[in-house]
Amino acid sequence: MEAHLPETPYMTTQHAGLEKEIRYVTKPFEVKHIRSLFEGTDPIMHEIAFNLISGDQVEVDRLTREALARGFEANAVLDDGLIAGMAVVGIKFRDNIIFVPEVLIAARAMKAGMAYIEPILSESGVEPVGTVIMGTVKGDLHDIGKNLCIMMLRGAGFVVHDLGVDTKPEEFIDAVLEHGAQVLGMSALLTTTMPNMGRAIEAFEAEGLREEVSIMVGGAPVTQEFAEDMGADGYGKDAIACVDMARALVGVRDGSAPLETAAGAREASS
Ligand code: B12
Repeated sequence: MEAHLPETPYMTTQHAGLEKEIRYVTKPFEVKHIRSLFEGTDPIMHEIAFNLISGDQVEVDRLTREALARGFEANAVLDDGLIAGMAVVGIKFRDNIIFVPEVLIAARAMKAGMAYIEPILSESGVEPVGTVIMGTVKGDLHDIGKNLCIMMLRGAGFVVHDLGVDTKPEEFIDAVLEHGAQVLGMSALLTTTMPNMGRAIEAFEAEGLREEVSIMVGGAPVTQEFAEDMGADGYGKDAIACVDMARALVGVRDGSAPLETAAGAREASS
């Protein structure tokens, strides 16, 4: 028998399946956040999110194409459909409602949608703004967020070399030297692998190369404070902030970039 569903003070979607999924979210501040992701967005975004949560890559593929064909911006499909759905997956995973295989299936569905989003976000006729090396740090296999950052960076005119996941400090160093990159971006999704960002920065220092490259960091558990503590030059909370930060670090300042990098903050306070 269907459990009696609690009353919610928030706007609900018209999607019965998604509503059922959202009810797995029980912490009040998370309910508020998750509800805000779906509030006022088109039903096709709810459909995309629901199918991503369910791991139906065929439907996510079809719906992403349909949404784009109907004129929705690639960014909107990404944020309001795919990422919103992934936020629910993350909470269900943490709360042991689903496990690694289901998350992998959801990640595969996300990739199916991203296959259409990526070329649109990467499309750009502009001159390269700079060269960026991106990688997920040693011990960490999460790459969805890093890949989103990369596609946004490419879309903003950066040349990006992707080192993939589980990247050792010496691999970051080699890539920076080989490509003469101005910016290095490191991603970490696990609290246990976050310190490897600091270790990579130390490796640059040990080689006398720290001044050669600006280093930005990101990933769900990373904070501005952590970035400053480990000596990074910048932190970005999402792919948009990643692009803004990379632009600031290569000195492209168009008025929209947040110029307060950790390095700037350090200088200002010394
Ligand atoms: C998908 C996923 C997986 C997939 C990864 C698939 C893949 N190809 O990436 C799989 C199933 C493999 C997996 C495995 C594990 N996972 Co996992 N996973 C997730 C999940 C559900 C989603 C992550 C994600 O893709 N988010 C969506 C993207 C878009 O967001 P994002 O990564 O944060 O990226 C954005 C920003 O952070 C920022 N950003 C990211 N990188 C960078 C870099 C720079 C330079 C900048 C500026 C910005 C930036 O921009 C991005 C775009 O907006 C999260 C929960 C969650 N919601 O975060 C757990 C989560 C990260 N996983 C977790 C855990 C524990 C694990 C495992 C240890 C589980 C296990 N017992 O085996 C393993 C670890 C494997 C390993 N060694 O890495 C925990 C981590 C807990 C912690 N505090 O450390 C989380 C938080 C789940 C939870 N709630 O408990 N996982």
